[in-house]
Amino acid sequence: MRVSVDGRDVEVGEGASVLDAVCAAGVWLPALCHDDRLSAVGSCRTCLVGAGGNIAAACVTPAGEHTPVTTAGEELEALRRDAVELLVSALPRRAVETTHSELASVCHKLGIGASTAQGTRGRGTDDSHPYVHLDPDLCIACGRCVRICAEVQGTFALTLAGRGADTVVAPGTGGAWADSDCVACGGCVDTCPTGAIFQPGLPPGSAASRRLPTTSTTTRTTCGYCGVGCSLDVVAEDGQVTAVLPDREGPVNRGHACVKGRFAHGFQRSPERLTQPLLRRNGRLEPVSWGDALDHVARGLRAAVAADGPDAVAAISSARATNEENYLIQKFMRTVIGTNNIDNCSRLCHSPSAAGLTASFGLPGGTDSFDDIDRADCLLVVGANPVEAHPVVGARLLERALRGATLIVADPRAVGLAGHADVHLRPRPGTNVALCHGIAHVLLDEGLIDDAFLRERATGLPELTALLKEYPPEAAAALTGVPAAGIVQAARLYGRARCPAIVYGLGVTEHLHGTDGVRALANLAVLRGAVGTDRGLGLYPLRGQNNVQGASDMGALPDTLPGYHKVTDPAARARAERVWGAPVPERPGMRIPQMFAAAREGRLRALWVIGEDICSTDPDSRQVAAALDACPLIVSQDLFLSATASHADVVLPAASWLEKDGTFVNFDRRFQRVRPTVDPPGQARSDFDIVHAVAAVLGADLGCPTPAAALDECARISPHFTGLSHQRLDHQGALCWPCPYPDRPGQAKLYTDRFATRDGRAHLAAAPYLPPGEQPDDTYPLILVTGRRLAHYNSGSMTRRTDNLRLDPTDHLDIHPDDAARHHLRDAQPVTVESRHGQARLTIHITAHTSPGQVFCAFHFPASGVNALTSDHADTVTSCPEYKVTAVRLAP
Ligand SMILES: Nc1nc2c(c(=O)[nH]1)N[C@H]1C(S)=C(S)[C@@H](COP(=O)(O)OP(=O)(O)OC[C@H]3O[C@@H](n4cnc5c(=O)[nH]c(N)nc54)[C@H](O)[C@@H]3O)O[C@H]1N2
Ligand SMILES: Nc1nc2c(c(=O)[nH]1)N[C@H]1C(S)=C(S)[C@@H](COP(=O)(O)OP(=O)(O)OC[C@H]3O[C@@H](n4cnc5c(=O)[nH]c(N)nc54)[C@H](O)[C@@H]3O)O[C@H]1N2
Ligand SMILES: [Mo]
Repeated sequence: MRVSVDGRDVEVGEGASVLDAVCAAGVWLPALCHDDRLSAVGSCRTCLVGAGGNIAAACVTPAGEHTPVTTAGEELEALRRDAVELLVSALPRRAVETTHSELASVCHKLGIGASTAQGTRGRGTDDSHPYVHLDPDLCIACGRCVRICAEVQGTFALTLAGRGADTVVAPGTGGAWADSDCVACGGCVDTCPTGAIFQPGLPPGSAASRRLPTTSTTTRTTCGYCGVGCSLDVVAEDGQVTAVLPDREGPVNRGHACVKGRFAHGFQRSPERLTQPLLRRNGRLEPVSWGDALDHVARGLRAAVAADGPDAVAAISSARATNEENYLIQKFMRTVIGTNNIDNCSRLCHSPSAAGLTASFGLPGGTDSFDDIDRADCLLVVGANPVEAHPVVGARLLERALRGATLIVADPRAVGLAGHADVHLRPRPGTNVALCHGIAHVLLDEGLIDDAFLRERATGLPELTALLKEYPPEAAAALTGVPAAGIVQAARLYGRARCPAIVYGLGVTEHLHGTDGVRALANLAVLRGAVGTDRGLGLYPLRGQNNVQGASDMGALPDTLPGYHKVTDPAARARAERVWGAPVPERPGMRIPQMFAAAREGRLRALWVIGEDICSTDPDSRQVAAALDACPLIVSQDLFLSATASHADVVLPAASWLEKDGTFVNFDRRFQRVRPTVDPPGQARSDFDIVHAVAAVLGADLGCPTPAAALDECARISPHFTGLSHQRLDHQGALCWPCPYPDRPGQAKLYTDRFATRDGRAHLAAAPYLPPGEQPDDTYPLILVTGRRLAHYNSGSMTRRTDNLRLDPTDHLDIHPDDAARHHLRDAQPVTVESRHGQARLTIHITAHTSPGQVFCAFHFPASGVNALTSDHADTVTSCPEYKVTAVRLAP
């Protein structure tokens, strides 16, 4: 549509406001209650213009073809100035004088001096929260914070309280900010135009205005916590990170972030960071030079190989580390040591996704771009708690649901999304396969399937149809504990949607039959023709670690080379051998649990653990500790002296994501750049440099001297990555793999022509439901589910060393009120939990969010010993531990 602004025609889209037209015309207006991301309210009345003969607030006036807009003219300018002056007059001088806010800059532009600000409200500052502070005297009640909290974050923690000129923002719960529902996403800080809501470490108002101190530097990088892949701007001053701000152009986060990425950077400067190598001498870890540490590692590796051959050495690579680091360590293991004994924590996490998605569709990643989620009209969220574990994704899903998409949540617990769901199914842990089959049965029964798609693009329908006969809703209900009506309702919502999406997490994968769970979910998308078409968005596995997708993509796996080419495939080996100039061993290596078993049996003589706290986070910790005790050389490479590092013979101090150069791949297969923002502390070095250094003491040269060179080399090994380079990413921001061509974008949505299976078709799976490995009995009557909480991250090594510890200081055991009553338990009471494998100490938290008969805890405080409880049961296909089902009892 063409709109005339001050006599000039501009082109704007349908539904545009007059403010959009004015901006398109390149005219500036004050618009203090406006943020592009939010609904317009027209409350500050500073963007006054003439429209069709009337004076109107531009932000809430629809642009019209026949409504000419005027912005210029003394009268309009005076009106706008008066509106701003009126707001400013109630504020203290500092609102104009000392803040770096949007308001201060508006005043500057309009020539409004600090003398206009004559307010003396003196309400005092609320600094109860570690990250978000409120100076109510600076509030102009524009409501941007309230709207961003509701519309972008979906938390509804804020409100405007008071009347008339005394209206200010306040936590909806009343009282202090720290006691409110605030999840510290930082959205309010980023939109507040006056600095009333601000964060310590930055001048008030500067987060929103991006008028940062001139003494600071800003570096764009990718978050190093979870797999969402938020693009961040890290602000540093004097070599210290002072703030992290979300990148407004971030392809996944679009200017949003969460309490970890946005605020939990304090670990970087923790006095407990490892700053020099440590070597065990006379039973104690002592500081040594890099030279001595590396010599010891080299001697241990040589001794292991001399005693039992290359397969006596194994490495666990880090999904926290970059692609280039993962690439280098797998190359080291394969070409310098001569073994495929390399694995990463995908084993503990989404290895069933990789296996299941490959079997169903051909590639081990999510099928669609998360950007497309805005098209989804039905979200099926299974065994994932994105509100806490992938908060930026959680917020976007919630936003979709609030805008009308139907939401089906399948989780035994009342997780954050469940409160907004059309249907919340609460299956007994470990029964997803039966639940999915029940839903699939209804899809078939009610004809909610895509016959043409099934005929032309899928195989396996007859076998699945035969199997599904055994899963009518009533039978599925008996197996899962979900009422049959819920199963039918979920099937109808998913089955009738125009563009459904499946989002899932560890509640699907970390089970005895996790791969079957993934395949049973994939069946639903195939039955509906909702994958590889524009009639659906397939499956989004919410990959966990910042670079767990990438660690696997780079070949830090025992059976695949970079790009998932099988080590058993002679052609794949030959291609890698040509690039590496060294032979590649043909026999698949050991998976993580096999490494531990081999160590206990004396077959593994050296284990190099990079960025994983196996003593805390792998299951059945007693068995892990026994493995470490039995293995002659344990090298732990970490930021901190983790439980694993304390068990090690050599500890190597590593740089964190804030200190290094490379790339990560997020959950929707997106390569993004990671850039150093500050120097590592002391003698800590990047994992990249350390792997090179170890190779060098063994007399080997791994080539690729820089991370950029490593990605270039990897691009020559697998066609999936041929089109990728640091240079291109620097230029274009982010690229999804497969990316075979340097001059074409990567494939964000997969399988639009054909599936990547051998026959080009999607494969339905007819795997029956099988019960979980652990079962409750009279002695261990409760089912323990383990998972995540918002403020802490995995072993907690980083988040416990930030102010997140103030937000969440201990490990809790969530228990249903009925079970608590039966056990005579009070809230906050310490309790000992016992399983068939070990025991843990936790603090009782009574909540109906947990189902009766089940208890829930996280594993963010290793001292509690949660993984002493979990068993060595694991997914039968991939060895992913059954973390989600452990039979326990509460000791009196
Ligand atoms: N704050 C925070 N964020 C994180 C992490 C963290 O530690 N803290 N870790 C990161 C990592 S490594 C990962 S892998 C991801 C994990 O992210 P998620 O997969 O979302 O995390 P979990 O909390 O482990 O498990 C998800 C849900 O599965 C449910 N569940 C358990 N069993 C079943 C079942 O049988 N069926 C169904 N339908 N549901 C079940 C649990 O109740 C739980 O709510 O999070 C990443 N993000
Ligand atoms: N009970 C239970 N246990 C679980 C799970 C569960 O749901 N329940 N989930 C499992 C899952 S999904 C996962 S992914 C694992 C995660 O388990 P881990 O990978 O062990 O956990 P993290 O705390 O993410 O990181 C491990 C270590 O890496 C270090 N680190 C961070 N960045 C770097 C780096 O750049 N370089 C190096 N060298 N070190 C670095 C950290 O300080 C930390 O000590 O936990 C698993 N354990
Ligand atoms: Mo994970």
